[in-house]
Amino acid sequence: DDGYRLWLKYDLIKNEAQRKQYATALQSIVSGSSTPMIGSATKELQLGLQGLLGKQVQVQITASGKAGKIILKIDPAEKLANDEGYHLYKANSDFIISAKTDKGLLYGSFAFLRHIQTGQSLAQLDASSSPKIQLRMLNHWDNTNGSIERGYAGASLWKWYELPENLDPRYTDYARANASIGINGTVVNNVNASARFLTPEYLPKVQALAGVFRPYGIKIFLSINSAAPKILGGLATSDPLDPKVRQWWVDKTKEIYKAIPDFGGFLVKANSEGEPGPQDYGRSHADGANMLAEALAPFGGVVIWRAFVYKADPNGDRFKAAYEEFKPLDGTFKENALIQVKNGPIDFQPREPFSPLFGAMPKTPLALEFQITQEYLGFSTNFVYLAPLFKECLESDTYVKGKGSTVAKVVDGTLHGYEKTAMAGVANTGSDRNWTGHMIGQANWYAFGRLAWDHMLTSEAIAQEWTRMTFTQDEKAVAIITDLLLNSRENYVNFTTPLGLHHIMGEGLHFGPQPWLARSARPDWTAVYYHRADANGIGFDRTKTGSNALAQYAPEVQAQWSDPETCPLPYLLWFHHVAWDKKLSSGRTLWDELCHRYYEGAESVVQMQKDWAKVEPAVDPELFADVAGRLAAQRREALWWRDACVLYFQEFSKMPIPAPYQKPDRTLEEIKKITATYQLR
Ligand code: BDP
Repeated sequence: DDGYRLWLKYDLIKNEAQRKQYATALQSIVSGSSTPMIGSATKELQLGLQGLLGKQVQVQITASGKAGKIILKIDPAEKLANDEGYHLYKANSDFIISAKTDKGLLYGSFAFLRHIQTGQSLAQLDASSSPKIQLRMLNHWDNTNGSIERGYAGASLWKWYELPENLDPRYTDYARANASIGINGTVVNNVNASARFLTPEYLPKVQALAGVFRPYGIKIFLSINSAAPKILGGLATSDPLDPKVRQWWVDKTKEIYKAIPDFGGFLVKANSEGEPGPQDYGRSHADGANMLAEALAPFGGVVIWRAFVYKADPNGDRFKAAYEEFKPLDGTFKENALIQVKNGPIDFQPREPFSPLFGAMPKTPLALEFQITQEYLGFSTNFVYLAPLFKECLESDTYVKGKGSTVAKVVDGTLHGYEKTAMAGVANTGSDRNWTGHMIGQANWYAFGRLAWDHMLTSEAIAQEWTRMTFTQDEKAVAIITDLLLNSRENYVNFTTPLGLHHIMGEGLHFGPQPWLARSARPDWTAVYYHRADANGIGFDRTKTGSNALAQYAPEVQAQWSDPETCPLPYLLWFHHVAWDKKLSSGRTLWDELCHRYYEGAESVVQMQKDWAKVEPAVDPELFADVAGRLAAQRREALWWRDACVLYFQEFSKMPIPAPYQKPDRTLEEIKKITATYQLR
């Protein structure tokens, strides 16, 4: 098994009794009508059942014949929260997949298959589900030349030079995978956007992809370059208040919709990390977003404007930037504009507190952006299951409307009554045969989709479901792999950035350590800016005595984090500069606790290797070996992180490595050389 089939494996069910039961119960598929999405649904049911049961199940248009029919039924009277929901139930000896629309039937069909893939009984089948968030999107950071910004699984899936003429069958498999987890939108290009995507050269390519995705309920979106009117239109300016610029976008948008009538809209990174934007002309983010919103409105499109902005200010706190910039604009955006906010205030670190923007913009729909690709979580050598990170953010309580005002409720619109809702994940897919490089990356793509659909699902339930569909049905192995998945993120935090450390990775080397990094193009791209280690202690004081970033949160949240005595240890150094010899709630001093976490974190990888070895008999040999090999690489990297960090911070603490841990058998200078070698061109 090369991992290509993802969780849509459809291998013959090994348990013969169970397989026979399903096979007897499922005799035919009744499609009812024949829209493209129903076509996708029935094709998938046939493919899945053929594989799982080892028999052909015929599709017929109308219900007739013997019992055991799987009937797809559009039922506008179904009690479902929205058009994309589905209801699966048993009626006499038939099985009904019911929904208000053909799209609901598509999702229902995948859910029906999942039910069988995970070995559940059909006897009492009665399950309904509707997505809690409207736009469930992948953001691809893919470039015209086939490279992927922060992509660790090969080149882009999109073969731009072959498009639009040649449609790689992989595009369809991509769409199937996404539809199976409810993803209904995809931005195909990098937020650091080339204007070329808007040219007559590229639009037909995008149109061709849209054609493949459409029968799977997926809308296509583009990242745009704000300077396109100048770059492509030959205008003297790209000022969003200039009538010619506005007209240029109106015309361009029309041109896009002519080719792609169900085009989703634009994603915009503006005035951030060197990208152009409205501020180049003294205009605001709202001016820029509203201009595009106006152009998109007649077609039902949306503009998704990113809040990932920060200025190079040596005395400022990057933590505060997005809030300071966007909160004052609340209520000034057009109806079809959303603001897309990263989960944390800095940048996709292994652990961040939730962004204080959540809850702070009641009049502006906020979309939540996660990073599925593991830019700061070990690329594709590290076994890190991200659902716990996603859940931690979703379940965080903003308290803006009292207890229970979670980020999830902000994002799903229930807290402030947002008309539009969205969640985006920066994709981890690429041209590697198994799509994500590390097999566990597949779990992260899967978990993102499942949580965008229903953020109430638990990390554990998703882990079990995915493991059964991807690796094995063996109960013992499922339990071991689920445990491995659930602990993996905390292990990673421990050997890289424990106790609330953040952004101490290498320059251009986001999977390795460089806590000594003191000089870069900008102060807030260094490590010392964030950890602030000195002879007294370590950590970023974000209380009143420091940057006071904490003031951006509701008083209840502030109370949780503002006192170093009671601040939970995972967030301690996010908000406090703490003395090396300070006694923590764990009973250890800060220095000892830090060392403890680095050593235990690195050791946990050895335990992961041992646990993985136990599942060998239950997992395909090729997949088993690949994960085992990557775990060995992870062990090497964990030691690198551990040694780099304890030896470097020891220069400030001047304290010994506490027993029972052994001093690293290499020097800080040797470690610095390793990091430097990675940074050679
Ligand atoms: C940073 C990445 C950079 C992205 C940026 C973004 O290093 O490549 O362009 O995020 O989200 O974390 O725009």
